[in-house]
Amino acid sequence: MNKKIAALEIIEKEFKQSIATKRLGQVSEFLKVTTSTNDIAWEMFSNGSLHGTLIVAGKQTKGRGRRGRQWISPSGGLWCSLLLHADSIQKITTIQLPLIAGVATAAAIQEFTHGNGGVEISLKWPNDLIINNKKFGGILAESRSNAIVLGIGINCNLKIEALSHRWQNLRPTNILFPATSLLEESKQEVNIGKLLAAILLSIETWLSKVQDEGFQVVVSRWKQISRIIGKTVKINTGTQTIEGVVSDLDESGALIVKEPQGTYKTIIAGDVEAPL
Ligand code: BT5
Repeated sequence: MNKKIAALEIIEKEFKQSIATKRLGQVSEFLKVTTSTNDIAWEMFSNGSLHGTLIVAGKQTKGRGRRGRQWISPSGGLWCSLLLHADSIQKITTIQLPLIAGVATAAAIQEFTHGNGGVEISLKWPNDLIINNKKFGGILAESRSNAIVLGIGINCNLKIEALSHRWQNLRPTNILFPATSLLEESKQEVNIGKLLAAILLSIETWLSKVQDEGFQVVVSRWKQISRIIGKTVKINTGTQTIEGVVSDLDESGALIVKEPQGTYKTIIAGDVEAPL
């Protein structure tokens, strides 16, 4: 049997043995290779799939990030998407969802790798998972009528070369932060199936916390994990570059930046290019 098929089969088996959610991932599809798990999730939405349907790929040939950017997805990573029906996540927006998922995913990974190399996870606004100032994961929320697809990509058991030899295809200007993986940082392989089950449980728990207590609960946790408040940053919004000191994350998930001249800017989307 092909080693990669076996690997994905093992991930699926371990995931199914460990899953403890009520809805997220109760229906799942594991694909050896696909274009983008977000594409498959949208196809499944068109075909009437349930809220919480999970798509996992062993590798992606057209993994994507925000603004049409490429997401490198060789085998050894966790590449997955969740189909979320709007009526099941009422009042949660496409801006808030990556922040909720970021907090939930960071907590799950932190706990999961505890005692296993002791990595310290941080978050970079709006959607990056960071260890030691290097990006090891990203989140992509796409919304269409009545649904949001939440894509999560995590460099798990990958050597950095597996990314960097594909990296040359990317424009260097796209590399906002150097990449890393859980393996590179903790020197140990993670059990991807069990990690996925832990992440889904954490997302489900955080989503219901937000429904019960409001988004503020995520704002507080996010501010602790991100350590960006009070830092001087440069943010590219696509139309302009804003420099200033981050003063807050607001109730909508937007970043509030105080410019040198004293004005406050509310930024709902962009790339933090560098803490200066
Ligand atoms: C993201 O976009 O960080 C969101 C990535 C979401 C990927 C998941 S995988 C499952 C699901 N299916 C998909 O097709 N996508 C989702 P953004 O913030 O735009 O960052 C993209 C940038 O990250 C690229 O321009 C590169 O600079 C960098 N990058 C690409 N691949 C990477 C990797 N494997 N690890 C670290 N950085 C990477």
